[in-house]
Amino acid sequence: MEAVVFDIDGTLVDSERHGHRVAFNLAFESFGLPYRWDEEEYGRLLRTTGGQRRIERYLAARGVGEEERSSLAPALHARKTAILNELIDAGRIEARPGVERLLGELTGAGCRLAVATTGSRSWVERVLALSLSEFDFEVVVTGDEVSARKPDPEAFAVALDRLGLKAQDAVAVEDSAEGLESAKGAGLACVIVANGYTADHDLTTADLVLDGFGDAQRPATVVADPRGSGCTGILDLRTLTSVWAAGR
Ligand code: XBP
Ligand code: MG
Repeated sequence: MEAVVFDIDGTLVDSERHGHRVAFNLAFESFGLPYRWDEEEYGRLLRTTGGQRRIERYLAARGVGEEERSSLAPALHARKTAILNELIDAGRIEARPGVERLLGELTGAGCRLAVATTGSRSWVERVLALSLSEFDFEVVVTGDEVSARKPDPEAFAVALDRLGLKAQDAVAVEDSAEGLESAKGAGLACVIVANGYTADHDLTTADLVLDGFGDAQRPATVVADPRGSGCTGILDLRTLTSVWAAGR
C-alpha cells in the first residue's frame, strides 16, 4: 500500500454542520437574502456536491431565474468561502478524533498521503495548513481542478495520476455515498468513516464502514467489514493494509 487518498469534508474534518453550513447562512444574511439552511435541510442539500452548485440548485428550486442565478450563485459562493476561511482561522474546523493518530502512523510507516476533495482550493489549503499542519499531503486535488465533481471519479483519478500510482497501489478514505462512488469509480478500495450526515447513506459497496476513526480510549463502531479486515474499531495502518490487500 503506497498511499492513502483522503476526502476532507466529513472525513479528515467534521466541517459541514457547524462550518460550511454556518458560512452559507452568513453569506445569505450578508446579501440580505432570507434563506437559512438548518441542520436537517443541509443534510439533504449536501447530496449536491460543490458549494456553488448547491446554491444554484437551491436558488432554482426557489424560482430564481437562470440569468440572476448565474451571477448570484458565484457571488454568494465567493462570500461563503471568505467567511469559511475566517471560521478556519478562528479554529472552528478541527480534525476528527483519531485522524492525527492515523496520519502520524501512516507517515511513520512511509505511506504517502493525498487529498481528493470536492471542496474549493481556497479553504482546503487553509484548513490543511491550520488544522493538519504537521502532515505532508503530497497531492491535494480540489473541486477547482476537476471538470466533474464527486460522485464522478475524476478527483481520485487525478490524485492517483499525480501520485504516479495505479488504483491497486492505494486506498481511499471517505465519509459519504458520493465519495464512495467516486473512489470506487477510480478503482480504489474504499474505507468509509461515516458521520451524522452520512450514516444513513447507501454504503454497501464500501470495503469497511466505521462510525469514526477510533482510538484506544474510544473505539469506533465497525458498521460493516465485508473484507474481513478484523478491524476492532480503530482505523490504523494494519486495518488499512488489510483492506488494501483484500481489494487487490
Ligand atoms: C464536500 C462538498 C463541498 C463542501 C463545500 O466535499 O461537497 O462542496 O460541502 O465546499 P468533500 P465548497 O466531501 O468531497 O470534501 O463550498 O468549497 O464546495
Ligand atoms: Mg466528504
